[in-house]
Amino acid sequence: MLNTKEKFLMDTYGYVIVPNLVDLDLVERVRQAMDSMNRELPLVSREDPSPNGKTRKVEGTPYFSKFSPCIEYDPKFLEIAMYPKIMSYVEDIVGGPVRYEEQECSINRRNPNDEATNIRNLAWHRGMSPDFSNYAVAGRSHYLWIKAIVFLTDIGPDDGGTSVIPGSHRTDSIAGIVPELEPWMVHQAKGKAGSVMFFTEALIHSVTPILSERTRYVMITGYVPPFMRECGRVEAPSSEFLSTLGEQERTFMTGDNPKESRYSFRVR
Ligand SMILES: O=C(O)CCC(=O)C(=O)O
Repeated sequence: MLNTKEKFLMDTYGYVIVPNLVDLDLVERVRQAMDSMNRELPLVSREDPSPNGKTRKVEGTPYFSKFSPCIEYDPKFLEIAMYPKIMSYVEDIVGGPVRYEEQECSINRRNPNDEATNIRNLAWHRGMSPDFSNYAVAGRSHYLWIKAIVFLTDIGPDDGGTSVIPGSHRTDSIAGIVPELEPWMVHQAKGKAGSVMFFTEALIHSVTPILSERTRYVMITGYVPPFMRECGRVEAPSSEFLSTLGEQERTFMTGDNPKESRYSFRVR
């Protein structure tokens, strides 16, 4: 459950960072699995027609490796997506049971060709319009599509923490706000390994260049209520993968609960 301060931050800024949430042993194991994946997988184009669920390396430069989707690659990736302390935050923010929507992870380091960061030129985006992204129950806001970014390494001020425009989960225009951005209007995520940043997909956010010599590892999982339609086909799990899972994991991956309908969200 979010405490009063965390609810305030989530509602005001559109994100909250919770320190020390994930056990460092799991953090280390996930990082190792990412290193193996980085060694083993060839780079493919995002446009490549991939079968459902197949793990793809969609970025692969000496400075940036990104895998999307990745959950089927190693059991530790599902373990971290369903990590009980993360699930408890996610269900409290979304306001009921959730299903998996997507998972991607990245390893990045300083690109010596990067110019000094101009915040107006970052790759600002969001996944959902503010109009559809939230609802309220008894005065409490809930957010329909959220992401959890698990910090798998310590992220200090120069270490490429995700940039966000705090409060932008309430504005309807990226194009209207980005050309007017000033440094004080942007927050950059920081925290120790094991911290988790939760944010609504209506929040305008961006990957951020690294200025230090540190390598950043993050695991990003998206969560939605079961009734929401899957966003992308390649993120949908493969039937082979689903056949290896127990009931609880399968329900999480698909939203199909053998005991209740997808539409019973909050009908209890
Ligand atoms: O890697 C990051 O810091 C940001 C990731 C991102 O832009 C996203 O999840 O949409």
